[in-house]
Amino acid sequence: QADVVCIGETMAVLSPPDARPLAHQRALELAVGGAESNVASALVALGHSAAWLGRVGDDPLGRRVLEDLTARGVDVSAVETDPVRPTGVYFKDTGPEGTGTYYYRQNSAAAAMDAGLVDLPLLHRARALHLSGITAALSDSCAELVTRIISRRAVPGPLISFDVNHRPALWRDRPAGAAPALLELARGADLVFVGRDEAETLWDTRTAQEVRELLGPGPVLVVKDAGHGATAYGADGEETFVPTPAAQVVEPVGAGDAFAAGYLAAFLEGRTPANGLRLGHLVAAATLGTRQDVPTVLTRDTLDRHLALDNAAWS
Ligand code: KDG
Repeated sequence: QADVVCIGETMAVLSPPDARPLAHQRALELAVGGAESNVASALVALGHSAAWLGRVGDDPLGRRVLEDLTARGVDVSAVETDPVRPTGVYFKDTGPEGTGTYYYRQNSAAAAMDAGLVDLPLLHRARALHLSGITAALSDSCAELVTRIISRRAVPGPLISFDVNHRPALWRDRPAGAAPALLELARGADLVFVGRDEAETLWDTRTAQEVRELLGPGPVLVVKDAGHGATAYGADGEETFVPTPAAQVVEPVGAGDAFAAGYLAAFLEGRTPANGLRLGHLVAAATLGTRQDVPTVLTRDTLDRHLALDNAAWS
């Protein structure tokens, strides 16, 4: 049984092998990515057991998703295969403003996820469920699934972790709009991750403190401010800030998921918020340094040494 079940869509990812733009490429690299399964993969790399729950198509890309996640040690035993709908795909493009993402996922197998999934025993036995705002934007039935789990607590017991993950491209044809929907979900979760700039775009909040006030005292909240640092607000209202350590940035996709996995791992291990934020930063740095969406080798010994540093030696 997995400690953490991460629920969402996982896609085939096609990326340019070098810095030239997508439109000028002749061959692309094929990999596998999706916010929630990225979290599951990093949790496993950190020594936790994690499952990914989603749907794939009955096609070679769906098989590739299952193979890659299995190879990473993620439990995919509850994943459904859709006989008709395809596995979603996304492309990365390298441009002057960083990495762009282009989705080909409308009517994908994962977009047909629905609230029936809440009955799966895998979910009820987990210590934590991790979801993101991406799923809320995929389809009506996906939105219903996320609302049932987070706002209506259809799976009582596990801690509910939620990464806001605002993806504007997915909300364009969602009538409710991202801001109220994502706010309601964030307010209903137990542990929330959001970027400071992401919150500003959505809710017009300027500071981590303003996000905290908007969400209220319910959830433990982590506000990430990219190159600056991250702030955690505990259930008791205690505020902890940890600066971002210097890191080489090759490609940022997946760094937020890595951060969430690091924080969640520390949380499940009963560590302090400061250590949660440090582990988040370290796993994020490991992802920033690679073109892949998941961190490469993480050794717990090295990470634990960083957690043991005193504040002056950190960053
Ligand atoms: O956080 C990284 C994700 O954005 C990437 O893996 C693709 O899941 C993805 C999405 O929906 O944007």
